[in-house]
Amino acid sequence: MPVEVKVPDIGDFKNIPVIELMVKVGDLVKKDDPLVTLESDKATMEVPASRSGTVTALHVQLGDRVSEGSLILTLEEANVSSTHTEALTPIPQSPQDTRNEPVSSAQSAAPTKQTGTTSSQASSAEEITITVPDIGNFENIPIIEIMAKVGDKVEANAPLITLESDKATMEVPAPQGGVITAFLVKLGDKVSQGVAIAKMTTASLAVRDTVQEELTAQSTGEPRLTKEVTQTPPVTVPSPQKPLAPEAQSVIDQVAFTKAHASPSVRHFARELGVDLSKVKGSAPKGRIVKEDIQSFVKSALAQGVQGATPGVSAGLGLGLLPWPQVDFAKFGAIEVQPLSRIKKISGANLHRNWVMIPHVTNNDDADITELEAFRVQLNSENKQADIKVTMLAFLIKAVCNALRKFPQFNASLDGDNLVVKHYYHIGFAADTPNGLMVPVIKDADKKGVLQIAQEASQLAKKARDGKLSPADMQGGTFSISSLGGIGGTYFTPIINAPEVAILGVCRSSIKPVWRENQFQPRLILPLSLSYDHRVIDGALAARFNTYLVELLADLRRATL
Ligand code: CAO
Repeated sequence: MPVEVKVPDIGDFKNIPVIELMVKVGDLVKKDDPLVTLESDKATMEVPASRSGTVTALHVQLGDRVSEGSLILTLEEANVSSTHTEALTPIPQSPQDTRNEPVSSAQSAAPTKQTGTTSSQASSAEEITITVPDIGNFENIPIIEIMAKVGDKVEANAPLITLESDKATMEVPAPQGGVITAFLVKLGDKVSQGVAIAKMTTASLAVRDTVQEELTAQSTGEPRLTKEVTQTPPVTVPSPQKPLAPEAQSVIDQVAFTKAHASPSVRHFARELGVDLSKVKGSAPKGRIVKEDIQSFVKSALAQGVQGATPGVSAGLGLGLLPWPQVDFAKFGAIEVQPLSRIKKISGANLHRNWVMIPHVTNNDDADITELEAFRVQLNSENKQADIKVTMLAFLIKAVCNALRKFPQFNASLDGDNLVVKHYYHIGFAADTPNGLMVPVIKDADKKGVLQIAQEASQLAKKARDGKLSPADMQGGTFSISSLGGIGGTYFTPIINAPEVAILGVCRSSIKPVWRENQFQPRLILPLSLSYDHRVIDGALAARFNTYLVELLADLRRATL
């Protein structure tokens, strides 16, 4: 019986052009196969088939504008008892997109297996509901990308959807490996913590046919175990950059990538391969880039012999650098391969991007903290029972707030041709944890006393070491401090924590002879290393900032002036 396929609820979008027809009359399509692609200036959406059948009529052409309810095509469905009209749920494109693969009649005509053949699998399958995890203070954040579709087999931590506020882009990853059985949200939906976004079965289903059986079993209403799971925290990156594969982050022109004319699945595919979309020539109408364009691009890059020597392909070579040396270390002695922790991979990719994209300069200076240290020791001896240990870090945070107030350019972020100066002072500090570097943030540090800062810093450092920091604990920083004072060293170059524009590195204080009052005196000297973004801050200003900080630390009474 014929089934009319209409444009489903696509939110506020109206009169959206059809930019791609993936099927033609006579094609056999399977359930979930994408039929057409719609693209507004904000989103690209695919309308998939909810049933298997043969396309008997196409009611739209390329370029036609459609809205919710517009008739798209008619399907002749096998084994359907009555005529009906459907508005299908649009499913954003995903890397597993099969629209360009020819649908063989064998594939399409294969009858869907019925429940009886899959009952044991279905009953052993465990279905979980994936919810939006703790995303800090963000609420009602729009979904800008859905990276998987029903039936996709995803690995643990694979990104499922992307949320984008005006401040950050966050991906919600799969809490564990499995097969997506339902999406409960669509592009443009606004979500907050706890909102259910998808369902997945965690049964290990290796092949697509088995997945299909599983879905068939589900649709028959077989009993399934459903439970909520603890969600992995989302990966947060500063807007507008999307979290690309770490190796690709350093070389891809993010702005040009964002502007490239390509659908989300093609973007995803490019990210996976580390291809800079801005370097790829699109073969589809209006120069739109399709999957094949990326495949050809990569093939031609590989054909040149030196992988990555082609601009646009990652491995760091968009910069025209030599490829990374490939060495068989085992040839020279025993080795052990240790996978990087998740935190290391995330922080490494961020550090790499920041180092490559920000022109860093570091200004070193020395602060005489003899009196300050004596005061700190005195406070701690007075406060023994109070259970708060006053640290040098707490004084540094307090002094830095004061210096930031005097030099607002340091409490800012670069946004294109604008400098966004913040009137709040949220200070991040680097914490060394068994899993890697974390940067918790002390909010409104300027409004807090040294004791409260010391207490919060110690609580946040403990949370960091215990792996319990929430995204909110790490968001909103305006300036960071990296203190190696408890460990040692003299000076170093801290890497700016983008989108901040400066960071203060602190090393171990030591007694040094200082010429004062016509004689050398033993003074406690604290080495400071201020890295700054030279696009925003001139060397003279950085020297003034450091000098002022040195004065403050020498006599914190100045902070009250
Ligand atoms: N000079 C001399 N001694 C210092 C000092 C300094 N600048 N800073 C701290 N100390 C002392 C402390 O007083 C403490 O001594 P006691 O045990 O005798 O009281 C000892 O060193 C240990 O201090 P701490 O490092 O545990 O505490 P903190 O408040 O100074 O720092 C934290 C907290 C979270 C910043 C720190 O534990 C840490 O993780 N530091 C590493 C940061 C890092 O990795 N930075 C590099 C980032 S780039 O890779």
